[in-house]
Amino acid sequence: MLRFEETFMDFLLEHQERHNRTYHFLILMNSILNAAKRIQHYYLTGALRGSLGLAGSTNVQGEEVLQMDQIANDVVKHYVGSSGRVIHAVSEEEKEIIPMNLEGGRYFIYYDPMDGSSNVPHNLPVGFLFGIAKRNLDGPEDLHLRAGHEYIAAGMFVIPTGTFTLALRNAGCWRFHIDEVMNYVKPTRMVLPENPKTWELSFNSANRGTFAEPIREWITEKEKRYGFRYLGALAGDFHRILTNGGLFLYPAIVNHPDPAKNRPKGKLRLMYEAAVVSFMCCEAGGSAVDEEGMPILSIVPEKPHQRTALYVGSKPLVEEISSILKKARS
Ligand code: AHM
Ligand code: MG
Repeated sequence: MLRFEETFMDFLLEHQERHNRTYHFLILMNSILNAAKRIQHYYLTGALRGSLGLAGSTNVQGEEVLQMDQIANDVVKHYVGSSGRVIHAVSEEEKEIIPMNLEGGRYFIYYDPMDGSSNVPHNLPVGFLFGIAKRNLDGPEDLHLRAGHEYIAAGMFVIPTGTFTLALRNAGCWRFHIDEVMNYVKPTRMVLPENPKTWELSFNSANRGTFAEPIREWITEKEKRYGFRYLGALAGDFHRILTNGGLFLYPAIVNHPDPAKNRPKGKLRLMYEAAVVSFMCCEAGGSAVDEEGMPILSIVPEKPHQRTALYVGSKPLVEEISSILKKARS
């Protein structure tokens, strides 16, 4: 028996029509989808083509660039650039803000085209994450970098597993699955489960000794109760939390035996990693805070590649963490 599922584009067309919106966002989303499918293809065939290795350069974060990082960045830049709808882009792979359509562009896009690099040589899951904000259409655009609460949408593809999750401001968080003809289909509304039975914790356990004392104590207490899973790629780890509930955390590194390796601001990048998953989480009924217990979505970026600590997931756990972090500072 043939089954025809609703496609992502049907879903979005209907959403835009119902809310009396312009077609511009559809055009941008179409370009993002085209990019994701291309990346999916290159990643699936990367081992055969020998493109899962190093590119021989370092990026803005001082990390070694993989060939896949470059390919994925070029693909996203090409598609979103040619949509004509983007004024400026920020990419994890590029130091400077990327100017696109300065006159006619309506949106800013902040993206990480290949997140979870340590999984790349193994062909294991990685993410393509993006957040979208709108330029000021009513007056001169000041080009400031937007805080997460100003995003109008944020999403992530888990590659190559074929899932796509997108949150639209005040319209919820939705998950889609890739079908046999590369359409993302079957919208499913994501709402974090209230029942703690399925909740999980997700963090790099090798780092736990380096976290602040109250966080370590909290983990020791909570892990008696909840399961633990860690893939090492934010999109995949957050994907599970969104389904099962619980908490993903990448705290500040403050007690490293080699103080030069401390990361008091955390590791993850605010604009295209932390704010993206936090936006999705909030639309699914959860919340997210930084190392000061402040909402991630309220942080106004000072620079495009700013880092932040991240605690994201089920509201009761994020609230506990937030009050612990605030108490530790008072
Ligand atoms: P990347 O952008 O270099 O891939 O780093 C970001 C990734 C996230 O996907 C993941 O949550 C985190 O780094 C894992 O870091 P670690 O290897 O320290 O556990
Ligand atoms: Mg990344």
